[in-house]
This record gives sequence, structure tokens and C-alpha cells, in this order.
Amino acid sequence: MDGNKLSFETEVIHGKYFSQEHQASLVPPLYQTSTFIFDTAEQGEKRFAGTEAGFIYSRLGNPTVKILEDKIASLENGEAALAFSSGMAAISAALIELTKTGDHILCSQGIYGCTFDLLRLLNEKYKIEYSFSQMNTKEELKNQIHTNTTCIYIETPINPTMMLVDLEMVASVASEMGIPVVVDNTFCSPYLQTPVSLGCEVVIHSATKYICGHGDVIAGLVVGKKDFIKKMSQTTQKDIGGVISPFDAWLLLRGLKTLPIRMDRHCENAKILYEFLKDHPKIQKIYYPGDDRHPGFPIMKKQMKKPGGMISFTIKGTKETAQAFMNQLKLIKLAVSLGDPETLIQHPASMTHAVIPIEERIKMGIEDTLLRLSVGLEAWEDIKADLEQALDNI
Ligand code: LCS
Repeated sequence: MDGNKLSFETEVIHGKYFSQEHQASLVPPLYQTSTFIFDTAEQGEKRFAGTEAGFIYSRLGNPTVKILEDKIASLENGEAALAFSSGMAAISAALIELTKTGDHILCSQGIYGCTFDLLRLLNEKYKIEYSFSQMNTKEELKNQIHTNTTCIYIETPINPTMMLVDLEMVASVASEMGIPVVVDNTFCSPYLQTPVSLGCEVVIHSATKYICGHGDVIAGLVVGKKDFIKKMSQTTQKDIGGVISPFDAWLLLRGLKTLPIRMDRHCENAKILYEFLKDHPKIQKIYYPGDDRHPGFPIMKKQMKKPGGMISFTIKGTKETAQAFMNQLKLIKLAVSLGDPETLIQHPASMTHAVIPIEERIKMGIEDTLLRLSVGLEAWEDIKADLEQALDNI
């Protein structure tokens, strides 16, 4: 603990919640209301004019949602945050805020399928350009930044290939050129990685995943500087309107309290399962940031607290072999999403990344035999036994 800053494990429980403002309720209350009553017409006028603080209407702000936003801003070492109805609502609001017709977005060599589709949509409708970069060195990065680049967009680890990007390196190049770096921190959660501390300006989450942690909410978050967040709250959030419901914010506040202990368990289980899978004769390649043969291993050591709970691997054989393996699983659930208590497996080429044209998909390393495992919180022995029996049966 330094100064007044609480340790992460304490902050997820106590941080940014002031019970005296809420009838001494131990748990942040759920303000399940669409609108707020003004004392007078003049007060309503002042609230709309921004000359008096206070809630107006839940698309413009809600006390339960505000507690979540303040908490996530603090956990990410950011200044402010906004909560959205999905990760995609968060990403689209941030990208629309940062770009206009003719601008260029430089992306990591691999992004979630719907984020790719969003870039395509922005390109087709608004002529916003995009391209991909491995971002391996400063020189490579500098060469791929154009004069019209207004945003660098990164997933690290990349979904689903688990490749890593050196955030400090990218941020140092970008800041020299005055370009904001946006990081999708979904695979890490703020417990494993805080991009703002490495010089990145904007952090995004699909809060649907580890932040919720229970597989029962779709939600998104954006963290950034106060001015940026304020501007988004008055434009791309208010007017496009992809706000979170107070109940979902309440569920996220509940889930957040156990984020560190859940992440520790996800990471512990993943490490054990990686050890089992890495030399299995039916597995061709394995992608796990904790693997010391993984190209991103030194980056993982530098910027992540632990390697995370996600493992991808290719099965020897064909797409059909990979599907046959999935069909043999009994405990592990065949489902997209990640970060849930249940171990989930999915086939990116035909599921989460199916919208990406095959040439691009191959460049991103998404082969037809690639599977992505979101390691859950069950006893590792049971997850391992299920993987083992399914591998034996193909
Ligand atoms: N960013 C990343 C890295 C994601 O993996 C996802 C969803 C999103 C953003 C979008 O968030 P959402 O709107 O769904 O809250 N990823 C999914 C996946 O890998 N499987 O199912 C959804």
C-alpha cells in the first residue's frame, strides 16, 4: 500500500463506495429507475445546463452505474470511466469518438471478430481506414503509422491467438506522435494488467467476461482521461445510447469483489492444464503466454502479473478432428464467451472469428484446427480428465 491507495484485493471490495451516501447500506444499492425527480423546474434547467450536479435520467447517469464507473477507473489507474450495454457498445463508442472520415486506425495483428466487423462497417460507411501490425519493434510500428492515423487499437493477449503486444513500447512511440493508444484489456482484467500505467490512454473491457465473472451479464467499460470520458458521456454514449442497465451494473459490482481470487484460480488451473496439453501427442501447437517458448513470454513477464486463464491450441488433423474432439467433451461446455466459472471451449474459425475473411484469418494465425479454452474455476483434475478422455477418443 502506498499512501492512501488500497491494495487491489481491498479496493475491489471497498474502493469508491461511500455507504454514508446510501443509508449505510453495506452493499451498493440498486437504483433501478429510469428517471430522477427535480425539486423545481429551475433545478431541472440547471441540471440540464450542467450548472448543478445531480442525476437526470438513467441514460445520462445513474448512481449504481456511477459506483461501478468510479471503481473500474480506479482499478485501472485511470481518471474516469463509462459503462456500456456490451463490450461492442464500448468499443464502437470509443472508436467513433476518436475518428472521423479519412482517419486511419492501426490495429494489432488480431482482434475479436465483431471488432473486425465494426472496422469494416466504419470503413464502408464513413471511409475510416484500418490496417494491422505485429507491432514487434518501434521501427515497424513507426513505418505503419500514417499521417492520418488517429488511434492505435490493441488487444493483448490477442483473442484467440494469445499473441502479446508490448504496451509500453507502443505507448512510447504513440505519445511522441500524439496518437492515443486504446487497449482492449478483456483477457487480463485490471488484476493482471493496467495499460494506463504503461502509458496507454484508453482501456476497454468486455465486462461480460472476467469482470462479471459469472456468465450472466453482457456489458462493456471504457476508462480514460476525464476530458475524454466527459466528451464521450455527452456524445457517443448519450446519443448512440448503449448504456448499461443499473441491474447489470449492480451484478458487475458484485462480481468485481471476487475478481482477484477468481483470477488467481483461473491462472493456477490454466498453468496446470497447459503443462498437460503442451506435450500431448494429439496437440500440434499451443498458445499460452506463460509458455517460455511463446514469443510473447518476455512481454508477459514485463506487463502482466500472471499469464491469465486462456489457452489456445491446434489439434493434429483437420477441422473435423477439432470438432470431433469438442463433441467428445462432457464437463467442458461448448460455448463462446470466456472468463466464466465454467470451462468453455470454442472453435474461433467457425465461431467468434468466422466473420473475418479467410485470408485475414490466416494472417492472424486462426487455423481451422485452432481451439480456444477458457479455463474455469472447477477442480483442475476434473477439467484435465475431461480433456484427456476427449483426446483419447479422437
Ligand atoms: N473484446 C474482446 C477481446 C472480446 O473477446 C469480446 C467478446 C468483445 C470485445 C465484445 O464484448 P461483448 O460485446 O460481447 O461484451 N468476445 C467474445 C468471445 O470471444 N466469445 O464470445 C464473445
